[in-house]
Amino acid sequence: MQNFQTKEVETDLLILGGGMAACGAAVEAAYWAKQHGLKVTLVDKAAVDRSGAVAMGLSAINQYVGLKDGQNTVKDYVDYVRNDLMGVTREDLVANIARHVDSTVHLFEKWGLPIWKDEKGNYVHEGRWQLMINGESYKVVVAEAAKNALGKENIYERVFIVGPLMDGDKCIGAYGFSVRENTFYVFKAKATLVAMGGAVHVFKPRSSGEGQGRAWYPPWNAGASAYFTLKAGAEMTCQEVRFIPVRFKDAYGPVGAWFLLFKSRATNAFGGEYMVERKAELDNWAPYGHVKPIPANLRNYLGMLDVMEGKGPIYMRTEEAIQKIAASSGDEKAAKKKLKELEAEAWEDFLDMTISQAILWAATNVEPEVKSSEIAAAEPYFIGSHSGASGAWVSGPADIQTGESKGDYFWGYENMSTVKGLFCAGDASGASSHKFSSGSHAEGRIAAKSAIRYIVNEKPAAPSVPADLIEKLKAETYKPLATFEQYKNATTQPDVNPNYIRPKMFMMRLQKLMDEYAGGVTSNFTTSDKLLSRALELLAFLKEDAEKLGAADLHELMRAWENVHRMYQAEAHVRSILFREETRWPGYYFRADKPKLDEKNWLCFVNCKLDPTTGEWQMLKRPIHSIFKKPGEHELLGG
Ligand code: SFD
Ligand code: AMP
Repeated sequence: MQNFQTKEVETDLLILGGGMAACGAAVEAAYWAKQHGLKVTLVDKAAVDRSGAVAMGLSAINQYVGLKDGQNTVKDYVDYVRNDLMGVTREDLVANIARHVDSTVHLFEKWGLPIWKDEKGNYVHEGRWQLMINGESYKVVVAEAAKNALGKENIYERVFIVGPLMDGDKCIGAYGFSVRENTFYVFKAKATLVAMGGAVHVFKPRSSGEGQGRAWYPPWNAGASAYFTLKAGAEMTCQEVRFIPVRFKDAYGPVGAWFLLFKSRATNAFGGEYMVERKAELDNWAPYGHVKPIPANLRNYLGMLDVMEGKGPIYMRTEEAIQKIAASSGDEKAAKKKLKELEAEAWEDFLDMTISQAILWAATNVEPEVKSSEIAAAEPYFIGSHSGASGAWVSGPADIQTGESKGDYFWGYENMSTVKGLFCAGDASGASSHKFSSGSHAEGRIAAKSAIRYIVNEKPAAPSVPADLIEKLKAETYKPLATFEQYKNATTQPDVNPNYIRPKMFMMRLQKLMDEYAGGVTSNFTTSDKLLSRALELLAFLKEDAEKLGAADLHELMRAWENVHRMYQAEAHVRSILFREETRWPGYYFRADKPKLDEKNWLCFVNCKLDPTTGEWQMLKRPIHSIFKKPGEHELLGG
């Protein structure tokens, strides 16, 4: 590829991604790097100001523990997360984030993020752990701090990271390409921190055709973290734990404010309340069916049972909730004033982060104070920072371990994966759910500090990448362009060609396969060992055809690699669901051949590993060590 120049960048710490975790990492790394004379470089496929899941803004900070005010303890948060994930969580990781997250939230406020306050000056809570914000510029505020800390010269925007650079069992950086210029990038680093988010569009979305990009999770996070860590040979965890949020139907507006702040009910088309009418079903999922709050997947499941019985649509009773709060606020005048206030808050909740939902409301004449709105389970996503759990298996901190857990959960550097020099945070690190935007930022800070400590202590040699390897990776990276160029004149319709497959077609094939065989929307989130085995056969054919991806330009080249990333995320998912012979998260997926919880055999982590040279997968069971279950132990405060 003569037209493409190669640019080599040498650095100490390489941060991949520019989202919440990466911005946290940038701020923290810059501080420690300065003390040690080290260089920190950040690479984002997009522009940091508006990249990642928070691009459009958010309406709440979903993790705030309130340690200083004595509102909650770290143990409270760990208990909440363990229960919500049906017992499967790394308590050391969750606790480590929980003890640091408040300081991150205070930084956000200092940097200018408006957090709602009541008349006494206290934060307005959406629920026990969530704070209401005016969040349309959330990402811009967080990005500004990161950019100021690192300096413009150390930030590469619109550079798409394809994969890892390895030196034996050590990660020594990353390679990728500019999506705007003809430049191939080789980033050589002593430590690399992966924070490239989760994945969407692995499964067929409900929206199709021209609306396909409309999903809950942002279409630009496409499994780069999973691909990168898998290809580096890192052990992965919880690849079966997808997330399916219930959202306002078709435009994916958030429901948290409605359920928690406005205390709204959700009812079926006949006025029945599934959370009440189907309460007995929760006994089948004990002990987790009996915890408060009821785990997100079980809440989903009860609603899905109504839909499967033909009792849909399901409605969020916005009018009832608003009228009820207004009526309880005093006399008629006060109620009228309150009604106006609530109406504004309802619209703002969408305008903060899901503008299209407000547009859909406007387009369909919805007045939330007058009329209910439909809600529905979305399609499956991979977002370990929310109520899913997929990501890399990383070391926990030294001080939050029991004698037992230390051997399994600690290997020297917090948030380092099982590969030397490779750190992960946010959606890229697994088994530490419910970190959300704030916890991901805090985890980015933890991981960056740890990575700098690794560089200072271990003194890794300056990485060197052989010239022939660079040429090989470059040729592989640009191959879809070359394939398209070579064969484009074989047909008159560029989408149909016997010699290549374009990224969009490839994506649709992946999505159909996952939808039908791995429990997507059209199969009611239900799968089985037989269906999953067939999915693996079809994935193998897809992998063969990935060699024939064709791309007309740099933008389509990015699309090609995004879909290769998705394909690996898909395979890790299918293999993990198949390996776990039970149904633990109904409402996320249901294994028809193993329809029950099996605490005896499967209260454990399912981990997997890809051998990057042979392409072989290894499936592993890892133990769950409870650190916080006994009261009084590890009462961690501050930090
Ligand atoms: O409640 C490459 N989340 C919410 N969190 C909250 O705290 N409050 C809310 O109100 C939230 N809601 C919400 C949330 C997410 C979504 C999708 C919606 C609504 C619609 C969760 C948080 O957003 C989430 O936990 C964090 O953002 C996770 O942080 P991180 O850093 O793991 O991921 P990221 O921010 O998406 O950033 C990813 C970055 O990677 C880049 N990237 N760069 C280079 N090369 C590649 N190949 C790359 N691929 C990706 C991206 O550009 C980005 O910079 S609620 O409604 O659910
Ligand atoms: P969501 O808008 O659904 O992402 O929710 C925002 C936050 O509220 C997340 O922390 C959810 O886990 C939580 N949440 C949403 N709905 C409920 C509910 N019905 N009960 C308890 N927590 C909820």
